[in-house]
Amino acid sequence: MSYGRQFTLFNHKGGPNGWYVAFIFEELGLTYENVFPEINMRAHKGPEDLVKYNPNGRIPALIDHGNNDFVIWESNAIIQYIVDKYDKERKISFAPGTEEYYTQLQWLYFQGSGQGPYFGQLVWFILYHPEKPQSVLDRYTNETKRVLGVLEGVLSKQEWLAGNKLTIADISFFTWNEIIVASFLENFDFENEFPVTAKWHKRILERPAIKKIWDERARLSAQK
Ligand SMILES: N[C@@H](CCC(=O)N[C@@H](CS)C(=O)NCC(=O)O)C(=O)O
Repeated sequence: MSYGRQFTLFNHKGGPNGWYVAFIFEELGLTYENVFPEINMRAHKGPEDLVKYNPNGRIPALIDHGNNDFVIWESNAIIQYIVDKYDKERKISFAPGTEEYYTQLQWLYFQGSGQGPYFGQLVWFILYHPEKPQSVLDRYTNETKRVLGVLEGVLSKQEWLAGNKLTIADISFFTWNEIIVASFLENFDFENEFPVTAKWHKRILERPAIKKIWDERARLSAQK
């Protein structure tokens, strides 16, 4: 694995979480190889080779060949590791110990506990769950919109989530927002319902590094 690149990233062509790790690599000009283990979403079980690196059997997981093959998993722990170690110019992060660093961390926790699980469960019930209980669909739809409302309230007062620049905190929300807004909310008009969040989302997508990786995901997930 790695083919001369610094990192091996266990990723999923269609899933959201691995791609925002790829965004960070692209933003920082770091080299990596994507590996796509066969993940069976319905069985909810990772393949053996993935479990070797991530006991939770999910993607993303990362190997840093430039650091003695150090292994780390959980998307937000991964991106925190990458910027703490390799974003020395603080292009998309704040330095450990600063107040902005903790604000950045706060948003990463909120992404991992507030956005990811609720958006993920909404997709699970729409795509994979055999029954479609309306009360459950309502619960996750309402929570998804509530989370978007939290972002809307904060972004109405500031341009970025942490400090005065785009950071990993903003980037961490992008993939789930894009997937949910594009396909999983009925009769939903992002620009109308959450105008400030929609503009922030667009500003992130307009960054060349993000656009490049997002296009690559579209190309790969369209392959059979
Ligand atoms: N909290 C985890 C979530 C990881 C996760 O759920 N990954 C999905 C793909 S984006 C997965 O591996 N799913 C496989 C399964 O559900 O069996 C993280 O952020 O890394």
